[in-house]
This record gives sequence, structure tokens and C-alpha cells, in this order.
Amino acid sequence: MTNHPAHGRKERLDGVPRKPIKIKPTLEYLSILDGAGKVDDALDPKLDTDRSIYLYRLMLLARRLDERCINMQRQGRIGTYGPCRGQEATHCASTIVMDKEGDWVVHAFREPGSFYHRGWPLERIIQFWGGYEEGCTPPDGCRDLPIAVPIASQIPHAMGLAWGMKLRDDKHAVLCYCGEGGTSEGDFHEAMNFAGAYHLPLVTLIQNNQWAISIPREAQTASETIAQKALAYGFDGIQVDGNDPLAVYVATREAVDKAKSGGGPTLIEAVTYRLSMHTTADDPTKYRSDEEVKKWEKLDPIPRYRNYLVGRGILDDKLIEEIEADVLAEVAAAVDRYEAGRDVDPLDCFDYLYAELPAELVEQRAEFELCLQREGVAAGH
Ligand SMILES: Cc1ncc(C[n+]2csc(CCOP(=O)(O)OP(=O)(O)O)c2C)c(N)n1
Repeated sequence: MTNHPAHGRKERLDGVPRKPIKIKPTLEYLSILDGAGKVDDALDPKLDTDRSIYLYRLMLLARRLDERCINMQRQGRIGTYGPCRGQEATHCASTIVMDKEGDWVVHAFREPGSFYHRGWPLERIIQFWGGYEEGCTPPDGCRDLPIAVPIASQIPHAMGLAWGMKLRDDKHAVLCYCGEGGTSEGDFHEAMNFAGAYHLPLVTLIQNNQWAISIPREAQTASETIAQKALAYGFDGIQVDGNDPLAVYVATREAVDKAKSGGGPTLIEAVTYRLSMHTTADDPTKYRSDEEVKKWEKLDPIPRYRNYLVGRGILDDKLIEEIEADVLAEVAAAVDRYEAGRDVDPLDCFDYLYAELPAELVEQRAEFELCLQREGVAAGH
């Protein structure tokens, strides 16, 4: 007992009552593209042409879907929408690392590019924001969990998946997304502790977009970085430029490879910025300055990546225009499918929470049914 390093008695007996404890100092910051899209050649993962174009298209698709959904919300065609503008590199460049057959991806809700990449039909994402239960469900065979709006609740679930993989000696990995606000929840800490203690193949990617609704990053935690929280749980953390798709890709690739080869979990803090509102129910001008937004607009991941790809000779004006037109057409077709498929019964909203409806909800359901009849509302109208 006296020799146990955590006990400290030996130190007292030796007359050395205080000394520093060396902890593993493995915290790096990674950035590969500068603000203008100029690359650090030595760090460039040099994705092949198809993959480079695919990633650019994916980020653009997330951006255009976002814009369309905000317009639709303003027109009353969907409910509240949570935009990802500015955060496209963070989620698109990480999700493409994951193997669709064997790896799991556990989302929060601000990752439309990842949903699409993992095989969710675009109209299903719109359905979610339109308030339709079907919009929450991953497609058959897809190794994703449903969308998680209760902040950080998805992290213990992701940890559980990773634990299951370890118990089954399944050599895949789990990628879990969460915001920096979510790191203040107990769910985050419990899951990180367990993942570290059991050395699980879990990669947790914190999208530090600087704001949790109106709470700024500085008020969220006294820690200098989010990434360093990993050190307390006994595994590696890394902070990356979340508006640099190459840095996000490399950090995720390394973390996933490490997880799959038995190296345990990683916490990635992707430093990014929510350029838009928290949701369409929020007015960010009430709590942050235009100057701050303008500063981050200069670091917009899409032009940065486009400049880099033009520099590599992968994109030119003609191809940029073609991709733009193609993405707009794909989003428009998804909106059409969403609107054509709204033939659900409004009474369905009572169907998903309970196996057996409690008495007061039975009453509410009957009242709502009468109301619909009175208003002449039929399914889909
Ligand atoms: C458990 C829980 N508490 C509160 C909320 C309300 N809420 C929705 S989003 C949000 C802020 C989340 O911030 P962050 O985790 O940084 O993610 P972001 O929305 O910025 O992507 C809060 C408090 C919620 N959805 N779930």
C-alpha cells in the first residue's frame, strides 16, 4: 500500500511531500489548410480525385439543403430547423472515414451531410424537421442510431455499441458526434470514463461551434480546450481545425485506425463555428456580434476546400458549375418527394411514445380526432 503511486505515503516517508505527477502530454492541434485554402504539403492526405470531388459535393449538398430547409421553415412547409452552415467540413470529412458495412455512426442532429453519406434518403432528413416520426429512423441495414436531440444522450449509446464490439471481438469502430455544450452533461463524462476504462473502439467528435444556443464556449467549461478532457479519462485527445476538411479527415482516420487496432478511444475537438442560428426559433443577433460572425465567415470551409482543389487541378470553373447544378437538382427532387409523401395521418403523433396510451392521452386523441373532423382535415392535408 505504501508504494502505491496514487497513495502518496511513500513520498511522505521519503521526505518529498510534493512533486509533479507526469501525465501523458499528448495534446496536438492539427490544421492542414490555411484560411485561404493553401495546403501544408507534408500533411496533405492527398485524397484521390474521386474522393476529393465527392467530399466537396457532400459539403456543398449539406450547405444547399440547409439553405432550402431554412426557406421552407420560413414558408411554413417544415417545423423548426437546426442549420449546420459553417460546420460542413467537421461532419462530412469525418463521416467518410467510416466503413458503411461494419462501423457505426451515432449522430446528434446537425450533420445532414453525414446522414446523406450513410444512405439516409434526403427527404427523410426533411421529414425529421417536418415533424414526421419516419424522419428519425435510419434506413434498413444502416449502422446508424436514430437522430438524438436530447443533448449528449447519444454518447452512452455509442459507448455501449463500442463495448459490444469489443466483447464480440468485432474489429470495427464507432464514431459519435456531439456539440461542445454536450460535454457539460453527465452522459458525456460517464461515457468517456467507461470508454477509457474499458479501452473501447470509440471516436467521439465534439463539434465545438463556439455556441450552445446563447452560451459561449468560454462559459461552458474552464478547460482551455475540450480535447484535453480525454487526458483525464486516460486516452488521447486532439484539437483540429474543424473548418479544414483535410485536418478533420486525417485526425478521424488516425483515431479510427487506432481504435480498430486495439488502441482504444480518442476524443477529437473540431474547432468550428455555427455561422447561422441555433435553430430557426433562435435569433443569434441577440447574443453575438456581427464582427465575430464576419471573422468566421472568412474561414468558411467550402471556399477554402474549393480553392485547394482548384490549386490541385481537381476542380475548374466548369466542374464547379456542374456540381452546383447537380446538387441543387438533387435537393429540389428531395423536397418534391417530401411534399408528395406527406400523406400521413396527424393522429399518428399519438402512436410512438407508449405501447398503451395513458387515459389522458386517449382523451386528447379523441378530442384531436373530433377537431380534425370539424376542420375537415384528412391525412396529408
Ligand atoms: C438534455 C437536453 N437539455 C437541453 C436541451 C435543449 N438544447 C437543445 S440544443 C442545446 C444546446 C446544445 O449545444 P451544443 O451541445 O454545443 O450543440 P449545438 O446545438 O451547438 O450543435 C440545448 C441546451 C436538449 N435538447 N437536451
